[in-house]
Amino acid sequence: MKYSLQNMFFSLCCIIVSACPMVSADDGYDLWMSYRKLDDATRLKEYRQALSSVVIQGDSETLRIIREEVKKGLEGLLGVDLPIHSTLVTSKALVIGTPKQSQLIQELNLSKELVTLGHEGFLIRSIKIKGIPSIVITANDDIGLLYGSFHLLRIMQNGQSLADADICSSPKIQYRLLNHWDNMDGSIERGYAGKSLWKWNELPETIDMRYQDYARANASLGINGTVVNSVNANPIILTAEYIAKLKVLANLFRPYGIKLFLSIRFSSPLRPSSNRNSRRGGIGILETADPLDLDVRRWWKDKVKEIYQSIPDFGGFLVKANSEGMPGPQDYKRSHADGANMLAEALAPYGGVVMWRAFVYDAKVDADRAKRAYKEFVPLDGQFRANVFVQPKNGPIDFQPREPVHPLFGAMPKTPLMLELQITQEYLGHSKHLVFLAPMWKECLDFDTYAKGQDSYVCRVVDGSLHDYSMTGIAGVANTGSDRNWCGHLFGQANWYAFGRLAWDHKLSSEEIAEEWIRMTLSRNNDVVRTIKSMMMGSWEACINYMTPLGLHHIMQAGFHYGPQPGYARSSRLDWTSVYYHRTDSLGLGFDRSSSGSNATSQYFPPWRKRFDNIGTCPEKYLLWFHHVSWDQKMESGRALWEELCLRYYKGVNYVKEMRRTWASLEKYIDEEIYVHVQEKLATHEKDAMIWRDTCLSYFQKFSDRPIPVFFDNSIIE
Ligand code: GCV
Repeated sequence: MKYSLQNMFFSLCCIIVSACPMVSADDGYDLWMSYRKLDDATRLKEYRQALSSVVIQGDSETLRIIREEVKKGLEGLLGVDLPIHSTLVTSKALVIGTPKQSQLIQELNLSKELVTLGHEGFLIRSIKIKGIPSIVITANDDIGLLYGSFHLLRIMQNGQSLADADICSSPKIQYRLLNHWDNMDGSIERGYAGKSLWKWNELPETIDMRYQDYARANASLGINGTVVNSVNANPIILTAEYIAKLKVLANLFRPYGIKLFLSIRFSSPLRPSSNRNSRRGGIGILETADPLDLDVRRWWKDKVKEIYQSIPDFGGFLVKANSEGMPGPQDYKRSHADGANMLAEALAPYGGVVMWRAFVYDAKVDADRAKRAYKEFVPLDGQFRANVFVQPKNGPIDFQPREPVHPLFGAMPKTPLMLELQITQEYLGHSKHLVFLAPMWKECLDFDTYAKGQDSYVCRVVDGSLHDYSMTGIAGVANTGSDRNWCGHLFGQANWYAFGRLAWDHKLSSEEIAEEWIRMTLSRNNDVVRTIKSMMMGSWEACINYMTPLGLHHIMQAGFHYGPQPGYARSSRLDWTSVYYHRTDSLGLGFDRSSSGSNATSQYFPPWRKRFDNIGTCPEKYLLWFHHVSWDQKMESGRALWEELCLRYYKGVNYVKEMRRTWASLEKYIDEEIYVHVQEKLATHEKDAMIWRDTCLSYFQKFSDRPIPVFFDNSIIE
């Protein structure tokens, strides 16, 4: 852990010398787009000179949005009035347009560069137009101009020079989606920021202002699709009444480059179920939802046609099937491929896709939950239609604080895999804990699967370059809600931001992303930025330490998934209990997934298969995931497992205490409302992290029968 008391003192001394106190009120609604006036006089002068006029050529809904955004952004950042022109004036200008709609851009002859940018990419270049030094934003399509405009504003918010600007950027992944787990009654499954954004009872007549602000925020990151309802889908979403409501949302999202997608219930063609609580009923009149039944196929084709009549650019369906009580093709003895292909066939004529989730864990498939999805899906590789994604979560269990990568990545070369990440912090402290998730996602994306030898990174599976996938996608389970600040915790915004930025460019580092977000949201003071970034960067590892260190997993409160409940042993399913996962006994701790246990290690490619399998070579961060380890096993530090475990729990809590102290020292430099909000969150965070530590250690101690080392209590542990 790099974040230490010494660093902190150093940073704070710098802050005291150089920072100007902050005065304003911010409720977090504006996210990373508050466009506060720049205070670096040199940059301000440079920008004001370089952008003394703005020319935007062309006409469309997206261009109207660009005009508004650029005006708002530049006027905020530069503190000047900036009229937008449609022809070149004689001063230095920002010129925005596509060659199709802008004469000025056409004359620049940038076709060679534009060819590489595709539909969404953009070019920002410092260039002379008719002898006048200008900054140009161009693209093949208007949506590229919008992304380019947001990028320019980001560069300026980060105080980077525009003097020699020459930026070519296009997304590495084609489908970049938010998945909302929003229910039709306004609640959100695993949502911790209020109610759903979608006010179904008001739509289609009343349009909440937030729909547009939501679209704008996503477009600022390049997120280009949204699945608006939960994967535990209610079939009413497919009724004519709801399609009319969805049409309004789709129309609103369209100019922001965002396509609307739906989660569907596989049994939708069935009659409504008599049991209201069942996840199995439908909205149709059929007696079966068998994917090979001709009437069922016709039902889906008709439904898809009806949707496209209202929403011509509808994106497609996300499906949770034969998982956690949701119906699916296996109810009719058909395969996941049969189910997905039936929907894909209906969507194909319109360009829609199916995202078929791999989150399945039928206990009949294998005694070890971690092995089940792989065993079900790998044999189906090559059987899916071209417009089907299979969508696995990052790890094989369920969004735990840390999991090894899902073994499906690399193992389905013929099936595009869409990576599902979770932005909402279901298992990482809800909206109460400050946990920056970019390092977790980077650990997954940068993991080398070795599927085709060295350099077979997960990011290369996801961006399609490893297996030459014909389509590519990434999804993030949203953390947004009706709370004024969108995400419940102000720092939750950083995770929404990080997801979007990584979806566009997975090569960005967590540090870069954190720094951008801080400068755009909280402060541009270098020392404040460094201090907050340092806090954020270690926050995930700290959370792992006070919750589930060394590869522990799924020991949280049953159902609620917030606090600890390592002793949870009784449930309708063994794999919903905690004891199933930690397997503590008097000898040691951990789930033996090695070849002498469940043999889940065999699902990974060599050399991981061997490395994970051997207790001596398995990375410590996954040790208790793959092995049942003796309490006295010597760890890398030289300590015994028991002592190391105690140390990790204390270390995690101490980090949170340190974050709280650090935040307190920033009071003068952060907007008051935000300061108080985060301060209160950190107080809860610290209290609950201590509960995690104390509950888990006293539980495990009953088995280890060893003392908890006392010297840890009041010390800062590096
Ligand atoms: C949407 C976990 C969560 C469920 C979620 C499920 C899924 O089990 O606890 O709330 O359901 O994952 O991803 O389908």
